[in-house]
Amino acid sequence: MVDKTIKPSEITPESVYLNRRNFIRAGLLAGTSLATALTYRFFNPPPPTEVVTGTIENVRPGLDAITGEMPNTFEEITNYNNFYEFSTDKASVAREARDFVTRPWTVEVSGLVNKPRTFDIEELLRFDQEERVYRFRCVEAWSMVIPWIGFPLKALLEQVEPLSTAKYVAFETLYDPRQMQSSFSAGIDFPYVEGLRMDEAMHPLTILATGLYGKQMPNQNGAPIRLVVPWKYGFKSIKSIVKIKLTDSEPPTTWNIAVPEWYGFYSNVNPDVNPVRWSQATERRIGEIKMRETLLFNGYADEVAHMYAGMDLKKYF
Ligand SMILES: Nc1nc2c(c(=O)[nH]1)N[C@H]1C(S)=C(S)[C@@H](COP(=O)(O)O)O[C@H]1N2
Ligand SMILES: [Mo]
Repeated sequence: MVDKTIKPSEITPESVYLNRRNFIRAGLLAGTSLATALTYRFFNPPPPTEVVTGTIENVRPGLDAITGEMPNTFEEITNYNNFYEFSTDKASVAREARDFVTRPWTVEVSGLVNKPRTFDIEELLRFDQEERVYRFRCVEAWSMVIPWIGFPLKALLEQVEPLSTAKYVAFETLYDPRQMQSSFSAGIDFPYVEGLRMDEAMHPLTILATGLYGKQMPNQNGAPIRLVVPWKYGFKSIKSIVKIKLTDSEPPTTWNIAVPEWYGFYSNVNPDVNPVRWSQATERRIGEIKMRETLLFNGYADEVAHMYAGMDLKKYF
């Protein structure tokens, strides 16, 4: 994405940590060359990568006008990405993920369920697909509005019949070292893992997204199927899922493993909770210059706040 209005400091805050780890790992030289590379990339952004992907038929409008805000362009959504398996540089993910092989693809659903089952992607694409236009807020303090296509995670979970002992849902991304960079280069552990509490997973706003803008999911956005939880920071919305497991204890999550004092399990969007050393009070919508006020639960408080009633949001961040 060609955007010279963002300061380098706003581009990759998550890699501030990465920087730190690289310093420890490879010494000052590695850190300096990373900074040089990031500076170079800032002044010489690569041209946007064209996306070639099929269309999705029979999408019905779902929970319509959920934002009433103007969606970001397809080019913005597909050329400014976080997908560390391919690149830690948001403008390069599209190019690095261009040849990502997503067929055949299966998602194994297991754990505390009556009917464990492996779904192939063709079956998942046969779930009733709807459009969901959601705000999307990254913890790096940028946001977008994205017209996703997908179906409620609840619809999938109901097919496997969760046991009453299931309290959490754990998710795992594919890790294929032949197609993806090493955990060492990315600075975080792979496979990327995430999790939700059962009520969050069953919430009607929580979807498994199979596409956007009427097209099948572009590789860089998490093809062929990814989670979208619009009231939480973007890193909860795990991409390219291959495993879903219902558990009775809180599953480990990638950014919490990496920097536990910054990234909690809940990670609900909250302008007043700033565990990370930059403020969450404001955000920049990609394509805009002026900062916006961050909305509690990313503007979905009416729908989701009840799930956290009585919880200390500063403690359970
Ligand atoms: N497997 C995996 N999922 C991931 C990430 C990642 O690096 N790997 N990045 C997360 C972060 S930090 C964000 S902001 C969103 C970005 O989604 P987008 O590129 O579709 O906007 O994906 C999330 N899901
Ligand atoms: Mo993010």
